[in-house]
Amino acid sequence: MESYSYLHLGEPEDPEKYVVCKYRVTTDLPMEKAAEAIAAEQSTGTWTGISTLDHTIFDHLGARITSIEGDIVTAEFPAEDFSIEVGSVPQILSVISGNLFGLGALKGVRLEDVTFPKSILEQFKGPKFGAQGIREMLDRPEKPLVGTIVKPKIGLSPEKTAEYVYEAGAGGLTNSKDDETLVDQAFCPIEDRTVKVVEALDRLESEGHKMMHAINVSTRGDRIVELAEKVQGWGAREIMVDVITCGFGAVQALAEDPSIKVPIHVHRTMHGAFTKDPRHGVAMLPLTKLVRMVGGDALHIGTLGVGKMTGAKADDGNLQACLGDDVPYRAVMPVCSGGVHPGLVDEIVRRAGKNVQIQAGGGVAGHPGGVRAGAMGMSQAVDAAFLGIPPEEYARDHRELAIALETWGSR
Ligand code: CAP
Ligand code: MG
Repeated sequence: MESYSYLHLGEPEDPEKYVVCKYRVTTDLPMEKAAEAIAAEQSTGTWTGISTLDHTIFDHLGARITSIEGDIVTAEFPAEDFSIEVGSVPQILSVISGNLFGLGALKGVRLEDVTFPKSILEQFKGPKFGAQGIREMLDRPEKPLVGTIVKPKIGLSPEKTAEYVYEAGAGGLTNSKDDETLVDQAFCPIEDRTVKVVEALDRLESEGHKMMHAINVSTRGDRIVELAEKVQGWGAREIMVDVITCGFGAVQALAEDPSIKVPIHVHRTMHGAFTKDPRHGVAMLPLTKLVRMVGGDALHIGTLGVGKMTGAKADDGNLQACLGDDVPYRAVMPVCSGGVHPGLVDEIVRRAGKNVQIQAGGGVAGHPGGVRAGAMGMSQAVDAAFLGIPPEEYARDHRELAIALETWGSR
């Protein structure tokens, strides 16, 4: 049986014709062998030589291993390996992050990054609103957006949810959202919740404060656009989707459907199942790139190493992947969330910059003065960071921030 080499070490990468992936590989095999196993399994090969090769096609389709540096393997997949069906993330994912994770030859393998050629990027439309569109809707051109997640996660009635949103807005927050596990439970039906939350937002607007609340429409694939249309019809001005549990296709369906005219806040619950292990799985970066491609308008990227969740560090590329101008799409609003409280805001802004949405659930609802005071504490912390004033100094004239700092400390 003929053997075929996927090794093209030292040959230049060609990001115009190939999808370029960086894998972190842990193996007892020589690295070349492990890299070839990945290239073969994910493109034209299998575990043994085979008799069914059609060289006129086959020779163009093999993945190329162009570099091995330490434990990082660069593999290029020819653009022809990908479906001619426009914008097919499932097929892309099964090439760049499919069977390889189960290969016995590898102790661990992690997809760290992916770069797509123009021919594939052009198949996607990106966000309809993005960071800029959300800022315009809120009349907030420069300051970081400041939000909350209604807490408790589950267990509030529609009335109580709306009351929370009103109090949060009265305390100065620009954004709020349903939590990822709340969609349409009997204790808080989505129609009633949406209608009451919209009333609260309208009341805030009539009092001179603009605020958005993302209603979670995460549901089965065949119903998600219909549910989003309903929620929009009940007055919602932003929706939320859990991208991992619903799939990239769900975000894409919502973003590309002409009837959906509101921004999409993208949550990433369950990502920790494959992003957390530094030696195995998929890093957040490729997922962030895909969310931007399929049209998410705002996306959780973690708290850059300061909050309750493990994950994003300041230099993990996710901010750049949301905001950078190296792709032909609007920027995505990066959302820093997870264990945030006013004492962390200064450091988050230092790491993330000002084009960011910072949000706190416990860090608002847990304030000793209640939700409005908690919202004021967060807003004051964001104002201080925006103005470049240390939070302790700003807290001298801002009581709610002072109480938050006493309660939770600062970094
Ligand atoms: C934050 C949050 C978010 C996490 C997700 C939560 O609440 O609502 O889901 O931020 O984090 O339930 O934990 P708190 P990540 O502000 O009360 O922590 O995107 O990093 O997975
Ligand atoms: Mg949550």
